[in-house]
Amino acid sequence: MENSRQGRVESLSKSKALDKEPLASLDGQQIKKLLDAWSFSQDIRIYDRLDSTNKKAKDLAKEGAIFEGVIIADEQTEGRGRLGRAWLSKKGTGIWMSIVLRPVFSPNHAAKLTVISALAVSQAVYRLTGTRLLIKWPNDLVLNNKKICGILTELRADKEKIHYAVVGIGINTASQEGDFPEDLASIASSILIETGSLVDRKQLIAQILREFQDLYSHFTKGGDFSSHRALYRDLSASLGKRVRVLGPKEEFEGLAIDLTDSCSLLVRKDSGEIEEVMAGDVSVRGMAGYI
Ligand code: BTX
Repeated sequence: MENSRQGRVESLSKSKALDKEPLASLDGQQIKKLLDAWSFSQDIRIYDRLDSTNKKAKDLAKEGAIFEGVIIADEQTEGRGRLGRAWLSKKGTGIWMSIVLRPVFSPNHAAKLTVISALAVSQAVYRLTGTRLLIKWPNDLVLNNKKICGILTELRADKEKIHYAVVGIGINTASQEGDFPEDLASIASSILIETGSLVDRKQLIAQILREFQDLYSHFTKGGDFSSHRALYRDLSASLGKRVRVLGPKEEFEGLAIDLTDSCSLLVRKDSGEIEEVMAGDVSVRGMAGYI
């Protein structure tokens, strides 16, 4: 499970999955060839540059120009994180993609999309490189305590129905040390920096879509989320750690003890009181650094 030295050795030995041309431009046909007939990944649109793949995906979904599909860009000029934060997305250094979905489940389950995506990314990276990315609740994937991937799930929904959902996934695959500005250098990293491996972005995208489809249809068809929750617990970088929860109204510290079925984090305060923290508008910081 641990992602450091052992992971590095494993990943370097799996040279078949590695790509010596990390900055080669992405090609939708090649990605489709790597996939079988997955419903939402039949419509894959790849752009050299976009302001934000989530923005493009939302615009296309709103106009009805895309039903379900995947939007990918080689570069984003205005990549976005949660709460309006910026997401650095330099050309050719990572995967910047958004999945458009029309889930039939209630908006109450929307947080599951972020968890499903995080599991899909972690599984896919593991299958290609042998390295485990762990999940920092609610929407980051980390390796050696550094942020490698962020997920931004956005919805257009009313009380009962999701009209569409856009799941944005940003993964630093090939960024090098100098690519991160000073304020990110201590918290952000890439698969290349941490493992020495140049992962083939086309293969990784295809693998993420495969894993996503499996996890998504397992939930949408059978309604079962228990296996996702179990996997999440195994891959969590947050559970068992002391955290500081920064909400809009209050800040508190405690021990992260579990993930609920609706994907909230349960935090036991020092008073013994258990607080259920929903992902919406909180930040969670580890007490000993970023995680
Ligand atoms: P977040 O709000 O959890 O994280 C944003 C924070 O992460 C920033 O404030 C900054 O500190 C840090 N950060 C910014 N860029 C990077 C980076 N490249 N690597 C590591 N840390 C970084 C996380 O939000 C959700 C990010 C989703 C990004 C995808 S990319 C495709 C799609 N399109 C789009 O505009 N956003 C999503």
